[in-house]
Amino acid sequence: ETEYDVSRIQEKWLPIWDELKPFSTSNPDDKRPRKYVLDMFPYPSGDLHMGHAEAYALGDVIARYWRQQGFRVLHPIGWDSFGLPAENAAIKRGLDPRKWTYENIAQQRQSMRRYAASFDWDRVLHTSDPEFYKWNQWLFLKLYEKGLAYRKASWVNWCPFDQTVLANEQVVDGRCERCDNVVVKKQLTQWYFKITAYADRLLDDLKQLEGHWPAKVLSMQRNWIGRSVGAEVDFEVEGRNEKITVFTTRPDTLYGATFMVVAPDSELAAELVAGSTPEVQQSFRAYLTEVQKETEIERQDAGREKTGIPLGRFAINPVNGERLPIWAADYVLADYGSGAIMAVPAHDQRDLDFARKYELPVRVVVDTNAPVTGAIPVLELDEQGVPILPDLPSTDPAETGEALAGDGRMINSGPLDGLSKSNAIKRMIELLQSRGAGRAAKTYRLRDWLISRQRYWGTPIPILHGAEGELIPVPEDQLPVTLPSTEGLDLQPKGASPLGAAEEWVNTTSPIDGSPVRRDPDTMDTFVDSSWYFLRFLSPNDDGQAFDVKEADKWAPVDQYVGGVTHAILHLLYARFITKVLFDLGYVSFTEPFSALLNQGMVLMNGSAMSKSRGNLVRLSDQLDEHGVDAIRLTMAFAGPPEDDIDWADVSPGGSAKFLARAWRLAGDVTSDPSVEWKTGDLALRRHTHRFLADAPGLIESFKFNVVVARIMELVNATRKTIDSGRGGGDAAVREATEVIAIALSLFAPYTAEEMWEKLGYSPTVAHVQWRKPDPHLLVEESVTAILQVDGKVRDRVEVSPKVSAEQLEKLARDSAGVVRAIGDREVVNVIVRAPRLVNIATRG
Ligand code: ANZ
Repeated sequence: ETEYDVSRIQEKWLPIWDELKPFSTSNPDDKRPRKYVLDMFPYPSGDLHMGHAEAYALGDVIARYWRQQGFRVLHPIGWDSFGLPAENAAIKRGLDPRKWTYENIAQQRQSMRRYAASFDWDRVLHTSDPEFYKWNQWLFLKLYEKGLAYRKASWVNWCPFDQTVLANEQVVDGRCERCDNVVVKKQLTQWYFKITAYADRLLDDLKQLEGHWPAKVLSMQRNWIGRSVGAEVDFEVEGRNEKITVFTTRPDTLYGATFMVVAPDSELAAELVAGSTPEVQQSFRAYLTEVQKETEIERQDAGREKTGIPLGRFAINPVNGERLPIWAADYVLADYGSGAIMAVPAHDQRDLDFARKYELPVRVVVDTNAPVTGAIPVLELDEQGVPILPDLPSTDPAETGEALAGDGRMINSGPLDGLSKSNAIKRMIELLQSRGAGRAAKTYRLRDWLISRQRYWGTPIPILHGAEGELIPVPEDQLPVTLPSTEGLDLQPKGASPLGAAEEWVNTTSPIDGSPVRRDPDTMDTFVDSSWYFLRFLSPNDDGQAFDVKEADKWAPVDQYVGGVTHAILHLLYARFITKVLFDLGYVSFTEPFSALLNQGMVLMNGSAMSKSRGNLVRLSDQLDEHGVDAIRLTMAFAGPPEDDIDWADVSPGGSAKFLARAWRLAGDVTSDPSVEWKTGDLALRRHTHRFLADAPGLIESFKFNVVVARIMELVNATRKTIDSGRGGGDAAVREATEVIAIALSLFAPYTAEEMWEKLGYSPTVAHVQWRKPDPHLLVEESVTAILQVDGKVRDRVEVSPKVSAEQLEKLARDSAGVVRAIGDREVVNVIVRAPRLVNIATRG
């Protein structure tokens, strides 16, 4: 054929690959070293889109690359098929979420097959299969046994549109991550996973990932966990038996505390106000109603005007016995630290703003003008010998409105006076400890993971509720607790799980004594599914255990994880947490699930995210129909560094297709046999080919896929040039180069590469061909010809390295017989060296 016919090539190879199963990992005798390359698995909401096409193209380069390097590569795929998007879409269309979900999976699977991602199709999993979610339930029970899954009543994030609770991680800028509606607070009893028990390890183990995960993701995780180091201080309260404990990062400023603040929506505030006058109680109730209308974001906004009211109660400062009025104010949050603070307005901006508004005292206890280290400045003296103080602008925070947050020397602080901030912190903690009024403490921004959802399409929580409210875990041998059919159930969100209305399902008997019990009607957050799915791929059909521990030892952790940066916190944090839990339980021997992470950018159109409503949606299927799979895959890799966004308006899939046709034509033009001797071929082209063989692996391993594609393009051009130069398609170097092009292209454009490989006289599949070792002799630098002149006349030529130094070149010139002869007995007056091309020697005499 003379035409590069994309659809013919695609149709031709798909059934052959189905037959060959080139990416199966099931051979137990395969002793090659292993690599686990994992692409984040998709939600089955609709067909694959451009974002998937990018992610799977890039992940596939890596998987195919490691195979070429002699590794046995596990590259599995599955579907994250439970969850809200599927359920909402199913409700809208009046369908069972199952039907909708599995139809989409079938469609996506077809699309992935055509997209020729090198997945092992024998290991597919769907999280909505009972065979999978049974092990979610098992995992839940393991956490429950360890006290890491527990129920508590608290204020939770509630999405009024989706009618379900959300984890903190699913609230983005105060809005529901899924539907963008403003999230409100609601008091509910819910299931939690105690991720906070792992806060330190989740933070400290990030060190292991440095250099292997994007720095941005590491810092996002650090900030999310948000460890603060400081102290707890206990304050007596007049008329109350128990003390109030506050968390502070600045115990050094305790002498500067002038009032206390509690979160208005905390239990402590309610209790304190109950002991106050009826007037205070009344105004507090009115105030609380106002505060509850504010969003979390508003309350944390430092620039926003703060509000508060005094509670008519007083606390006693443990170091100086001062009486501090207790206020309730919106800027103190109920669920951070202890929900109560000591206010030090001189040194904390929020406290200062508040103190100035309500005319509360401000007392400076750190002289931030005093040098902390180095010499104390020598001041001039007046006639009486008294130092003249320089006329500094006022730094009194009460006047300027600027809190003094910096370091300095302690003042007005009794035994701390004169100390620097860090020493004062240490000293104060010792002091508090000796009086039993405080201690060193840490606090975290991280909250426990709220995992119950009031929705149908998820994993049922394997807990039974007894008549007395006791919690009975479903025995392991009775798992899975399968979802009942949707027959007769109303899935419309209404605040309580639809499963509660499935009477036959919900009412069952206790495994302990046969008494009537009710099943927990909630389902698990789908992030539970994805927190460990990478382990299920190791033995996806095992019905006796969640995953095969021996297989996990061999394959895991994942060597290379590929996916969007949108999962920088949620999924990656949960997977890290569950991995550590499984480590503690003895199921895995590693503590981090993903040794390396690549975050691909997004595919945009005209600078913005694609969406139907914006009218800038590019349909993947249209692109594939128009340009072919290989051209789209190549375009994704060629567009730029993988972390960068791709603007589809700026790339040229048509250009990619043209290039692929050029490469493919080379294979048709090769006329030599596979047995031809390489060394007879064109040396310049051979050098080019081997330089490429030497450079490409390093480029791939540092994710410079676009550079590799550019280098393949150059090699294609060089090969064509050799053919056209008169050497023709019979030159051995042309065959060698074309074979290398096919091998390299198999990473990016598997159809074209396979077709070339066949034309070159080999049998499929090129995906199994190993990367070739460059010949070191062909890697030595080529030489350039330097011209040696005497008085402007060429007297000799020498072959030199392009990197030759001026000194070396001049020496070569002076040693040249032709030059020596031309100089004769004349005097050399000037030497001009233009390395590596020219030397000119001027003479006189
Ligand atoms: C006294 C103090 C003096 C403070 C000072 C700071 C500066 P991070 O770094 O975010 O952990 N705080 C504690 N609990 C709070 C809550 N529930 N809501 C609002 N603010 C709270 O900040 C810790 C500091 O934030 C704590 O240290 C406390 O104010 C405040 F010169 O205590 B500090």
